[in-house]
Amino acid sequence: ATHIDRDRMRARIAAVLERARLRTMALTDAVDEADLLAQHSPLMSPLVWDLAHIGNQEELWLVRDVGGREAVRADIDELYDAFKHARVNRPALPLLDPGQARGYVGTVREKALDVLGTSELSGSPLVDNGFAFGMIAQHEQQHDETMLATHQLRVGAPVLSAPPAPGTQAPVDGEVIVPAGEFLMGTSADPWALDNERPAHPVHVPAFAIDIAPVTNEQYLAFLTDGGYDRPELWSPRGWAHRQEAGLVAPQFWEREGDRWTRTAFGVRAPLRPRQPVVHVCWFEAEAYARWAGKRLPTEAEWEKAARFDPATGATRRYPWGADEPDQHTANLGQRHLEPAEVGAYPAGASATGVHQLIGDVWEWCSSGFEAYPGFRAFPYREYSEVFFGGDYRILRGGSFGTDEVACRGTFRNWDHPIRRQIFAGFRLARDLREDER
Ligand code: AVJ
Ligand code: FE
Repeated sequence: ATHIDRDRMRARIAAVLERARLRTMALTDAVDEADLLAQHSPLMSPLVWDLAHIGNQEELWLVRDVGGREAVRADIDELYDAFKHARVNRPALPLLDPGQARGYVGTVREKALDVLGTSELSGSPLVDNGFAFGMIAQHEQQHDETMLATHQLRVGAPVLSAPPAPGTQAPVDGEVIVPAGEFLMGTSADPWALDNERPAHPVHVPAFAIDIAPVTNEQYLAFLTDGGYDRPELWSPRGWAHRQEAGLVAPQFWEREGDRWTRTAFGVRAPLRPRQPVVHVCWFEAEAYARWAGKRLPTEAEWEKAARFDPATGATRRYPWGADEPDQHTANLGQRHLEPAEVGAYPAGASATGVHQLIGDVWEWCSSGFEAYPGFRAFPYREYSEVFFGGDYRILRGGSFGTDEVACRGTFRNWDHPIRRQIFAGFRLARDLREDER
């Protein structure tokens, strides 16, 4: 790369790291020290753990590995290794206190920026095209979304606010048919794509129909009032057992108030917005809804084909709408709004096949488990993806209002246990074609 290319790349990396840090600070400065140290749910770390863990990963990869610099704090790696301590046990660890954690992430960032200033950004797979920096920016933003979920679980006076998400601009009823055929799934070219998105590989997908929009609160409420939670025949055996054991009666954070339903988001209780995608449902609830509706969840390959494949050219796009970075006209990302937008709010973000809101708003549960693509190679560490392959996970695609654009693209893969619902997850439906539709 020329000097100019390299300077441009450095400026872009610095801006992406800065955006992540502003978000991290907004999420951690919003609450007092007691709140930062508290465990708001056994499913989540104290916010102060996420904060120092963000700094520790940045130290490990950028300061020590890429930079070859001395450790800032060699003594705390173990505390902030996600594999050493389950989330439930993290509050009891001798963690850095909020002041120490803030100082630590600040020192690490100064050194990381110094490393950035001197790195050639080429010469090894870890630094080519700034990969390690992009990986660390994505890591911080992923934890920012996790911290946003912690905020959603936190009880107390509201501390976060944002303008309401936009309303419907275009009708999005019904479904589209995606024709049978091969498409190129995953990527070998995207410089900051993570290991599990690689390599690009052809996948033959039979023709299918997929809904233009995710399932809304209004539609989900119809399932609920039709006895959806009381009809075992709609649930898989495992899903029904979980529904019974966990006492599921509605999406998480929904509450009935007289004859209407409300939903609490970041400490504010409000009536449901009927045309907003349903959020905070687990995979088993999505599966039961789909059976009630006479459809099914899309496979991961179907989701990605609907999002990226352009039947007119045979090309596979980076985003549903093309190659341009997401903006406020194409997708609800980046915690700009603290809720999903109504369906049909982003006509400019539709895919070549006419499917809306695949990126942003809510993560979408797919039927598939988390598996390696053919030709997968763990990079740069097995614990990002490889150790999760074949586990009890289901794929989530597309990102949510809480996801930053650096951690979201047509190939990005997320996964979680099928019982989880504190994440910002909803779903859309698909189905096989009937004989007369083929
Ligand atoms: C890809 C979102 C499942 O949060 O567990 C953060 C991302 N990996 N730190 C997670 C991640 C290491 C991961 N998910
Ligand atoms: Fe992490």
